[in-house]
Amino acid sequence: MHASGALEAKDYKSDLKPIWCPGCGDFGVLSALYRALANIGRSPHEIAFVSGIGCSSRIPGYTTAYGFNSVHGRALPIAQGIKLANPDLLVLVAGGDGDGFSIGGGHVPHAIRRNIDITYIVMDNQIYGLTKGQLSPTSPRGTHTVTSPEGSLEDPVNPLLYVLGYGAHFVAQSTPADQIGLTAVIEEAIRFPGFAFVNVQSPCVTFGDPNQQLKAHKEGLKSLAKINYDPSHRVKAMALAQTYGKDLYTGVFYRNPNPPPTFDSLVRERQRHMAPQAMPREKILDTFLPH
Ligand SMILES: Cc1ncc(C[n+]2csc(CCOP(=O)(O)OP(=O)(O)O)c2C)c(N)n1
Ligand code: SF4
Ligand SMILES: [Mg+2]
Repeated sequence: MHASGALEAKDYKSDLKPIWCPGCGDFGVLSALYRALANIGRSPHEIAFVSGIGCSSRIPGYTTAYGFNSVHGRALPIAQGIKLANPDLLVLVAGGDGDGFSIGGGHVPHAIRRNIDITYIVMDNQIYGLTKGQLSPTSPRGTHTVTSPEGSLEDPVNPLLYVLGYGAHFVAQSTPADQIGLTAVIEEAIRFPGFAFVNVQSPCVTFGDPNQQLKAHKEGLKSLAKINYDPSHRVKAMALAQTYGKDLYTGVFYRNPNPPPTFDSLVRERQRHMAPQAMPREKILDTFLPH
């Protein structure tokens, strides 16, 4: 902690040493996350960080926030439950492309339509890293892996288009090759009231495409801030999202300028409204007992 009392990036760093391969993009996601959290300034005990299973899903353990490295593909339902049980917590979710868009893909639309105030960060490396390099839902067509030795025959999921199509109110993309830009979009996503999605192109050095590593990102990324892009139109964002897999646009694709109320705030309001008619706690059990 700084002498002024302000929290610093190192206050979010746990004693657990990351076991990612040297050069893994996830290191850069972690450092941007520490900085974004320090900028926001909520204490670690006010933050709950949920993940699924994968290399990327180790990330909560490397922070001093409450963490739950849960079940493959099930981080979003768990995070939504946490936020509804304790709306005062800042709830973050992280995981991989496989975790989020294959086994967990069915949960994404429901998290979006409920619009619970959580931030979902996907470390999209277009591969199953933890299980040693199988085809993932975001692998480009033709990718050679242990499960597609002749090259894959199917098109990938487009995560940006997927979440925009289901109505997400905040959608961004970045890469750890741009630490300032990544920190900024993570911070903005966390501050956004409602479900916010950040797709991070986070290269896997061991099983990923050797041509899509941090050096290539640094040289090829196209910052939306530099081209005066206006992120307040969903349809324009959907057109831009078509570039996924071809160009690496970074920054905010879509931010609803008039975000609707979140599900958690509506639940709170309803609870307040209904509380006066509620049965006293001590009487609830009686209703289940035979008279
Ligand atoms: C129910 C279930 N099915 C399969 C697995 C095996 N498994 C663990 S992680 C993983 C995929 C990891 O890929 P991704 O989510 O993209 O994360 P990465 O390791 O690339 O960061 C799989 C298939 C599992 N743990 N649980
Ligand atoms: S296997 Fe890939 S994703 Fe997993 S830690 Fe190594 S470089 Fe990172
Ligand atoms: Mg992956």
